[in-house]
Amino acid sequence: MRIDVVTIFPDYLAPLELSLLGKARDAGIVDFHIHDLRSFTSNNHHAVDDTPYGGGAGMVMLPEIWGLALDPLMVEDTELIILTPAGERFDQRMAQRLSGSSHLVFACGRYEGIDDRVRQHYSTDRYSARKITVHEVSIGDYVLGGGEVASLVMIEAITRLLPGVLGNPDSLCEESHNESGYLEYPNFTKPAIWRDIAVPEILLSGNHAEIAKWRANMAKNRGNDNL
Ligand code: 6GU
Repeated sequence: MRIDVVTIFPDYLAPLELSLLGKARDAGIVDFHIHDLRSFTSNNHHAVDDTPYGGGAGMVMLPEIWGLALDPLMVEDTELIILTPAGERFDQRMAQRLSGSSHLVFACGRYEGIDDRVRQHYSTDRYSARKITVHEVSIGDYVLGGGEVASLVMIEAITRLLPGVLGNPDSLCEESHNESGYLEYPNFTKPAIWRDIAVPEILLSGNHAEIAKWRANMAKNRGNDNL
């Protein structure tokens, strides 16, 4: 899988070098390319935004610069992901689907977002004929300063699903937020008693049917305290 990220803060994407993502890259499973949006500006001040037509607070990112940055990346079979708090909510199902893609391009908006004509332009028949699709995506109901952290979240969730990235593929089958939508059961390891707290008896019983039942029950009730 090839992943391109276009941003005015390339340094924000430095974590792609670390841990699982860095290993996936070294193993040749993913190929990351980070692009500095500002390098496509030709104006003296390297401005990437301007005031909104119709008035209002904040600035809107210029379509001309986004076009210059994105055009060379729009090859056949590409999913363009425009990060915006107004987008479709990212979840495990979307991660699963995007992990089957050969090329993802993340457009990190800042300020009040990107001129909507960028989305409109890359959504036209000219692009869909080349199997280029556009998605506006949000990672949750809160507002970030920009799409950079959101793109990191998505990239981590997507790339760990690629064959060969996780050491133990079983952890993919059993993990939280799987197809059933249930959160995972709580886990315990040695010692059997820690600071006066004992591991639940059933887990030491060796009764696998009863253990599975207990875990299913615990998983259902987990994470319901809502802060
Ligand atoms: Cl994708 N962008 C921004 N700016 N804020 C967000 C988001 C994205 N997802 C949740 N909040």
